[in-house]
Amino acid sequence: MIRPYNMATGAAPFDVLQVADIGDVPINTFDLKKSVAIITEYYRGVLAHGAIPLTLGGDHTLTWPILRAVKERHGPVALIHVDAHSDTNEHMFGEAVAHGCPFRRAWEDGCLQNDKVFQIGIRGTGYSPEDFDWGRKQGWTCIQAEECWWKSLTPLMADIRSRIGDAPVYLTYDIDSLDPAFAPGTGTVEVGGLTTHQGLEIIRGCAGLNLVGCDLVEVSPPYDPAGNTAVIAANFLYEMLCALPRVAEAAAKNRK
Ligand SMILES: [Mn+2]
Repeated sequence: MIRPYNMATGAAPFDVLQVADIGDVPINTFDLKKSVAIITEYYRGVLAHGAIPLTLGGDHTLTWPILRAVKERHGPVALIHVDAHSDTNEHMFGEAVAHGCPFRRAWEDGCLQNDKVFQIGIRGTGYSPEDFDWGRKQGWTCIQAEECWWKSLTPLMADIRSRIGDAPVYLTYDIDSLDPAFAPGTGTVEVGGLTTHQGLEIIRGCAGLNLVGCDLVEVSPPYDPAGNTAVIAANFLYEMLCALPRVAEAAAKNRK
């Protein structure tokens, strides 16, 4: 059988891991708050098998219930959060459960190692300076999009890896971190975003970390009639698979 092989990194995930598509995560279509509880319960079950969940979404709210289940299994985690938005709002339209709030909720639940939280690509029109600074006040590192322009992000990732060490890490990748020139198929596009090359540098730069889960969220295929956004998302999820500990370890050995 011919299995996919990552030409750039030497990773061959299907040679090293058992990989399964376990289908859709159950939700309550009519109640986001109930969905959060259902999602946490579901990931408890997934994690009980010793699996590393890679999730495609969908509303970024889902990272909060996943992080709750991850905390029960691994304790508080380091977080690499790639996004145009900080998603640390206390409320949206008075609601605590919304796609602009998941990292505030995760912080409240003690899911995060605050000195090991990295937000990359943050930009756009916020409602207050608080949008960027709230996380910094908690000890998080917020790398705004402008700091990423015209640069390779490989050195940044080397720095992040050294600061995270062997702590368990969760990678959450909002597709709107990318410039809409690449990925228009999302609900909250922001100009001045990352390139797909930088996205690859970030994800490949996670190789060597103790990744315990990843997600790729906020993809909305109907907003991109050409379909490229979904293709990028699928490729990025594959790259995450290639960066998982055992896969990256085997790839590093192969390169020697
Ligand atoms: Mn987001």
